[in-house]
Amino acid sequence: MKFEEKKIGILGLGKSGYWSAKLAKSLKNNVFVSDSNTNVNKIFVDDLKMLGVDVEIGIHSNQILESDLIIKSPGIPNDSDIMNKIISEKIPVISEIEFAGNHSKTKNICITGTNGKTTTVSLLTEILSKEMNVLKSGNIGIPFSKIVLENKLHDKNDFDYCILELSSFQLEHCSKLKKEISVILNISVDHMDRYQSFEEYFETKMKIFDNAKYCLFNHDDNFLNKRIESNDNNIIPFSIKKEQGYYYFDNNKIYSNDQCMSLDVSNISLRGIHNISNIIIASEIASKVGINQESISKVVSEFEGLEHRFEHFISYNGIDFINDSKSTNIDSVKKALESISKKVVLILGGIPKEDDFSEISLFKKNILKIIVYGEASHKIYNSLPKDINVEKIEKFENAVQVAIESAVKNSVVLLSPACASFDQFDNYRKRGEKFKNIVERFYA
Ligand code: UMA
Repeated sequence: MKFEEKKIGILGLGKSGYWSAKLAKSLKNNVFVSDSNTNVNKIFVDDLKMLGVDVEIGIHSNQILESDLIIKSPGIPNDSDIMNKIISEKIPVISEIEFAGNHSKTKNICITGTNGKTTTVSLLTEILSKEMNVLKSGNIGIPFSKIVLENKLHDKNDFDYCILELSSFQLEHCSKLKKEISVILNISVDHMDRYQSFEEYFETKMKIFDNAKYCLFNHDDNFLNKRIESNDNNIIPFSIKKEQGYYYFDNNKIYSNDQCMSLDVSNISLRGIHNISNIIIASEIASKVGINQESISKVVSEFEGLEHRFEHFISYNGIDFINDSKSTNIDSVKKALESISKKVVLILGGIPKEDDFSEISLFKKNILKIIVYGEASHKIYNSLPKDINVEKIEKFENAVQVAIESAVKNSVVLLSPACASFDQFDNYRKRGEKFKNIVERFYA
């Protein structure tokens, strides 16, 4: 479909809606934006109105049904009232990512997975940018439309790659985006408020392989390994084990098959077994696009890791404090616990996405105590066996306080909540910052 002089309707005026409206307008379309909330960013509204974009807020009227094409923001579910009307009117819908991709000539490297996307995209960007001109975008917080508009990827193209972090939401209505390399890092239960089944969530993630030259998947993930057939041509497994892929992990070191890379993981900041897998896939991709081993090793060694993701931020009195506030599902807590050999005081809680937390008891040998807080506290408490020391505390601040007091020398206090943060915080970042503040104040 050509995207000029069309009536383009944009659903949602968050970051994706704002930047796709600006991109659509710059391409000389007739643009209408609709957001059902009155509390939207005023700067977005004023700027778009100045550009001549028609904006409606607080309602989805039927005006959007006059569009030739609709660009849907990722946060809007497909079964909302307005989407039902759009579907019954048979108006074509695309995602913001697909719209932006249609106006970019840059090669895309696309990464999805339930956990680890942002770390992998950030590490890969660091590695590639030492020798190439690359951009990162997508779910990481930078809309692809912004990147396309600001870097004029549609008319001047001096970028080698755009590295896109894609959520399952962004993979919906996104069947034509061209990808040089696509990766699925892992899959576990998440976003079950949006999908009717885990199968539907998996099928949505699999869309990342559509129109991709090379598709890589994590062979160590039991579900992916069972469901994805690898072949020698373009569906390729990666693994931390020697049998699959070019890089592997053995005896605390990451090696390349030619032995040119031998990286002792005790000397790198990025901690945790899940991060070894993320380093291996970032290295596989970097090597595939021509970066040499020495350069890859150097960047991996220097990479500091990201805040709120298994972040070992301080130790006091022989107690290590790890802020893993971004861990919002059970699988990511399991990964954190697998990565710690010391005894752990674990803080869980927030808004639950799952009903059964009993899998955490697999780690009971290492657990000194679990503090459960917030909306999820009853659910978690009731699903954990009675032989684990679990205490229920409503307020996050008090939960952290008790966790610190329960820790002993040579143990770890781990905030890896397995739940969303919105019951007591605006987002996971605020929760992680609060955790760090409370710990620092306690020892001040
Ligand atoms: N809205 C409607 N009608 C509805 C529902 C919502 O108009 O029926 C409006 C809301 O009032 C709001 C707008 O839609 O103003 C929000 O759109 P959005 O939720 O898509 O938010 P954006 O600001 O566009 O951010 C999106 C991603 N958000 C989601 O997928 C929920 C951001 O990922 C992403 O960084 C950004 O695009 C840029 O690509 C965030 C996220 O939470 C970080 N992602 C999820 C995750 O990581 O688990 C998937």
